[in-house]
Amino acid sequence: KMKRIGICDTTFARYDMAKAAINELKMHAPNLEIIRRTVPGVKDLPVACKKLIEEEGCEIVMAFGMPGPEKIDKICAHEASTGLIQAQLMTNTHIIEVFVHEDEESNPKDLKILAENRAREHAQNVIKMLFKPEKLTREAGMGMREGKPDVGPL
Ligand code: RDL
Ligand code: RDL
Ligand code: RDL
Repeated sequence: KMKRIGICDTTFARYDMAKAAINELKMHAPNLEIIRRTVPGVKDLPVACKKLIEEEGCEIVMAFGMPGPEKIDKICAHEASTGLIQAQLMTNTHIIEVFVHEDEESNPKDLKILAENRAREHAQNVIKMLFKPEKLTREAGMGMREGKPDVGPL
C-alpha cells in the first residue's frame, strides 16, 4: 500500500519550503502519495494537519511555517507549536514541525538557503521515520541540526 504523506504550509511564509520538501521526498521515495494543503498562517496549521491525518489518511504530516521577527510573531509561533503537539497527541501521529524564524538569519539570501535546507533535511528525517527508523537510532546523540551544520557529539 502506498504511503500517504501530508504537507501543510502557509501563505505568510516568504519561501516555498513545501516545494523543496516535496522534491526531496520524491527523490528518496518516488512512490509516496503526497497531499498538500495551504493555509494563511502558522496558527491555521494544527487543524489543517489534523484533517490531513483524520480525513485524508496521512501517516505522517510535515507542517511548514515562517514566524516573523516581532514579539507577537514569536507568541503566535509558540501557540502554533502547542497546537501542533496537541494535534499529534489527539491523533497519535507525527507532525514534523518545520519552522524557520525570520530572524534566524540577518539577510534574505541566507534565510532562503536556511529555509531550503531545513525543509529538505526534515524531509530526510521523515523518510527515515517511515522507512529506516534504525538509521535515526544510529544518529542518536550526534548533535544533528536541520538547515545549519550539525553541532556534533560531545
Ligand atoms: O487564523 C488567521 C491568522 O490569525 C493566522 O493565520 C496567524 O497564524 C497569522 N499570523 C499572525 O497573526 C502573526 O501575528 C502569523 C504570524 N504572526 C507569523 O509570524 N507567522 C505566520 N502567521 O505564519
Ligand atoms: O518536529 C520537528 C522539529 O520541529 C522538532 O524535532 C523540534 O523539537 C526540533 N527543535 C527545534 O526546532 C528547536 O528550535 C529542537 C530544539 N530547538 C532544541 O533545542 N532541542 C531539540 N529539538 O531536541
Ligand atoms: O541553538 C541554535 C539553534 O539550534 C536554534 O536557533 C534553533 O532554535 C533553530 N531552529 C528553529 O528555530 C526552529 O524553529 C531549528 C529548528 N526549528 C529545527 O527544526 N531544527 C534545527 N533548528 O536544527
